[in-house]
Amino acid sequence: MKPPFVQSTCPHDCPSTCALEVERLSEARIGKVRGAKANSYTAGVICAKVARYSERVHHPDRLSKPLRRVGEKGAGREAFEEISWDQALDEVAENLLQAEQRLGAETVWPYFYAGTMGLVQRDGIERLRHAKGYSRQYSTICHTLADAGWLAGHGVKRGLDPREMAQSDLIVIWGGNPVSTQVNVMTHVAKARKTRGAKLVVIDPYRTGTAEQADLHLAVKPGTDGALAAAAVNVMLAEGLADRTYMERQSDWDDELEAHFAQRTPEWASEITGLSVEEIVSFARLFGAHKKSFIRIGYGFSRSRNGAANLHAATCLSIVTGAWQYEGGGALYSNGGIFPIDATLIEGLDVLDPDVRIFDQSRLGPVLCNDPRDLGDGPPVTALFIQNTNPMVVCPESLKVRQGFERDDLFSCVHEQFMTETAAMADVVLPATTFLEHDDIYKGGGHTHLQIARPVIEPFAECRSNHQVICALANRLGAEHPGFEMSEWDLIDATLRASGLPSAQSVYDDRWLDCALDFETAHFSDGFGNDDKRFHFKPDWSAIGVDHADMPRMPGFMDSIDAAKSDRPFRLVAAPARTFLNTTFTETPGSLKREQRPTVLIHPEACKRLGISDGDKVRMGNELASITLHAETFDGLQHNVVVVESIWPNSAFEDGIGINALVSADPGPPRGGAVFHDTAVWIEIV
Ligand SMILES: Nc1nc2c(c(=O)[nH]1)N[C@H]1C(S)=C(S)[C@@H](COP(=O)(O)OP(=O)(O)OC[C@H]3O[C@@H](n4cnc5c(=O)[nH]c(N)nc54)[C@H](O)[C@@H]3O)O[C@H]1N2
Ligand SMILES: Nc1nc2c(c(=O)[nH]1)N[C@H]1C(S)=C(S)[C@@H](COP(=O)(O)OP(=O)(O)OC[C@H]3O[C@@H](n4cnc5c(=O)[nH]c(N)nc54)[C@H](O)[C@@H]3O)O[C@H]1N2
Ligand code: SF4
Ligand SMILES: [Mo]
Repeated sequence: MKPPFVQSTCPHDCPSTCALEVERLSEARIGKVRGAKANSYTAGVICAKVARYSERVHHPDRLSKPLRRVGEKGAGREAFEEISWDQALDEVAENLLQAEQRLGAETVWPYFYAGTMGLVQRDGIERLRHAKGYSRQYSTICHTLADAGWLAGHGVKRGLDPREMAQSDLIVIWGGNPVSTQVNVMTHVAKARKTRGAKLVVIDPYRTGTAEQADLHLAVKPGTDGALAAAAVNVMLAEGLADRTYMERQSDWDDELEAHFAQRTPEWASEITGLSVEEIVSFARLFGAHKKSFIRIGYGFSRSRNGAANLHAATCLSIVTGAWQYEGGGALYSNGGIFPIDATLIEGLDVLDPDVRIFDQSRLGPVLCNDPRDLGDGPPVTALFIQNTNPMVVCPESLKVRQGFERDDLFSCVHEQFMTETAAMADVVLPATTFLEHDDIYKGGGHTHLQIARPVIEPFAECRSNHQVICALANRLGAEHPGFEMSEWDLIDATLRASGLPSAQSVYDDRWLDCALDFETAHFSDGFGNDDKRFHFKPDWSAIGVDHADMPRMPGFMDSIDAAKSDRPFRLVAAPARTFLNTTFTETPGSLKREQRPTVLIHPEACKRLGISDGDKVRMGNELASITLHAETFDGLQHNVVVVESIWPNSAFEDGIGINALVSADPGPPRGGAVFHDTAVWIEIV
């Protein structure tokens, strides 16, 4: 008999949240992983890295037992000895309690992110935090800037149903690279192209795999999209391509905006973006000519100091042509806001004390280095409990993160699947299950399905789930909350019921729950999410974030990026690599084979100027650090732009210093957010 395929959900931090089918070879082993054909978004397609998941779940380096560090920080597995779960949990609890006794509960900082996107296994750590009054986390590493830019205009975090792309005549992928980062977008692009001959525009500083498929690729200078968007509006207004009736009915359009955009000419934008006037005008005409235009907004172009303003500017285009009125017309950044989940039980929101201090996740380095900007008069962080993230590698200003972890007065526990560089700095390391070994519930940000997944195989060796560890610690720490007494399944079921949704069993039996909104709501026909029901060309940035003083009143170019200068003449984009997912999969042979080694893509003209040939070793740096890697000539970008696809472990680089040593921990206004693609660097041949 052939082994059966079991339904599951991809847990990784990717907007596709694919509905999976996993081949179960035995109680302990999986075989193939494929996308569910029956799911209308996944449509049977998944990325190569997850199709090879058996390489990861059965990897020889999977952590199997709790470990205590007895050797040097950072040395790796050989610096640890095996201990029992009871010993490990006792030791962690003792250290957290001692830290609390010395300096108060705020000296403990539970730190997490989205290694799994499952709500129970990702967010349960919040319940422990709130029940104990530990320092809070402001999660800024991914979507804070993009959220700000989208909310500025629309007032709510939702947009088109992505399946509507099949009805679109023009698709614009703006600041995203879905061929690498959420392959399913391309399934729906292909549908529109095949059935309707839809055109594809890609706006990205370099010729990505997505850009290669485009009818028009606009290789903007990073951080200048606001100027491109404003000039496109200028052309559409001047050439009678705007739907003024829609603009006046559905937005705050007025004479001041009219006069503002009249100044934002293609010539002006050409200077800023590095695009030709012809490119800008042909984009505007193409956009203006197709009412059924679908702008798929990516995260990439929000990761700059002016990212929120740029993203807001891009979303103005769908208002100018009135695209939202038509099937297949409008935009999608994220549908995260359509799922009516009550997270109280999972996150312990009922015991949250808003007076407890809150740290910016992306400023882990400065926080651990006791930067007064972060600590104020408060005590230092002397204990970290980490799940679901690898900040030694993914966090900005990574040299400071390392310096912080090296502190002798810091206790840290890392719950992980692998001995990451973060785990290697910990005092205690706990082995974690993967999504194939525990229950969870998943929302799909890039689509509309809610999914529940159950274990496909038994937990590997002594691995325990995040939920199990949180509950066991809560018990030892004297933290009380009903959520600590429940199983994962009961938490899921109770959460669904509290949210007015069907039971866990019935969602599981149906494989998913489609939470798509009706046309009128999804298209904002009855108004946008702002109080006045209008889209805002002139956002109230003060309602979005406290750091709003420098935000532009109207869409255009916000001149706040780390611009290229004579001593740092290149703008660096630190984009994701196709077969890594942040740092996940950097351990799998299939991914390593494809990505090979850390590489910087440099334009041939710049290479000539610097005397660099393909494969040469180069140094690249700024005021924060310098790193060593190999060069590859590449003509799909502007002369003064370079790209490093990441996120390689620090140890993959010659000096053990990785890409995020160059990235600033400055928060992007108006409400924070990491600025991964906003860095000016120098380059020299080694
Ligand atoms: N293979 C793979 N998939 C992933 C990830 C991964 O690491 N690897 N990460 C996952 C996560 S956590 C997330 S949040 C998503 C993010 O996925 P995306 O939405 O695709 O966002 P990014 O990957 O940050 O950047 C996408 C593109 O933005 C471009 N970009 C950078 N700056 C600018 C700019 O100023 N203007 C414009 N127009 N474009 C710019 C970059 O060149 C890059 O090609 O992907 C998820 N999927
Ligand atoms: N240069 C550069 N840096 C970036 C970005 C970029 O584009 N460029 N992107 C940024 C973005 S968008 C993001 S979201 C962050 C992401 O950064 P991270 O959230 O740190 O993402 P990963 O590196 O994939 O690390 C997730 C870790 O969680 C572990 N994990 C997975 N499932 C579980 C589980 O169930 N339990 C436990 N305990 N652990 C688990 C995995 O083994 C993995 O080591 O990186 C950011 N850093
Ligand atoms: S495309 Fe994204 S959600 Fe789908 S399998 Fe790959 S990583 Fe998972
Ligand atoms: Mo992310």
